[in-house]
Amino acid sequence: MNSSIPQNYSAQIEEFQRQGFLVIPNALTSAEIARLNRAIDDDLRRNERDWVQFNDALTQTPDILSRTSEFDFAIENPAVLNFLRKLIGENVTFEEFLVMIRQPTERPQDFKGWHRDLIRDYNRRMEIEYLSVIYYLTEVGSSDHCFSIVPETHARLVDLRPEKITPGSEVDVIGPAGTAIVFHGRAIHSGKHKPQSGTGVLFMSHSGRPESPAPRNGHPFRDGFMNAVSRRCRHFCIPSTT
Ligand SMILES: O=C(O)CCC(=O)C(=O)O
Repeated sequence: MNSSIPQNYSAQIEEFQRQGFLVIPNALTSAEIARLNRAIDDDLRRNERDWVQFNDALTQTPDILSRTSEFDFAIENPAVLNFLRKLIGENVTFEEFLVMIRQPTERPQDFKGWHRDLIRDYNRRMEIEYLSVIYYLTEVGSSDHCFSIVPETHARLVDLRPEKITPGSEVDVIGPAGTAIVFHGRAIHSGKHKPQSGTGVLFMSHSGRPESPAPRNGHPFRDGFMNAVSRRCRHFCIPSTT
């Protein structure tokens, strides 16, 4: 693995705790990126009905892990997992996994807008403890759809409401395919549309501590799906149901 993150992680942990996110460059090799893109193309061809087209800008599947084990190595990727373990402890609970395809669009804004993950109720924002990881599987330049995040909104600026975000306070993450972004689910973020964007492919997973409440997101596949994933992935517990 060719991540440039050193092993003691103290500077990265400090940065994550202050900013609410950390960019990990080169978290996947080019061979791994090609393998994952192939797995996505195969799944789109064979299982088109398992992909949801939300609008012209977003096609997504929430359960590709139940149809292929091709992503397992990425879930257990040491470049990210070692950092997560230093951050939250050895027992990392795996919660969710989405693959998204982002198409160029004239829509000014992603339909989710600025948001915190998991719980949209502003008054319950302190219940959000889980961490999200996004991997870019395509190059994201300044004119491409990108992940955008408002620093410190998980902690120092936690009282900021998503509808009060002012332009310029966000950080747009650009980077080559293989870039990983770990962020606190409580930090306000959004996918940022760009009309001239190339097609973007990314995947997103959510993890937490076993004692944290599991997200109640109503995915019908949840229990069987999670058991299958945790059988295949050695490093993850299934989500807590308490
Ligand atoms: O599209 C993206 O870049 C990020 C999507 C996102 O933030 C989300 O689905 O919560």
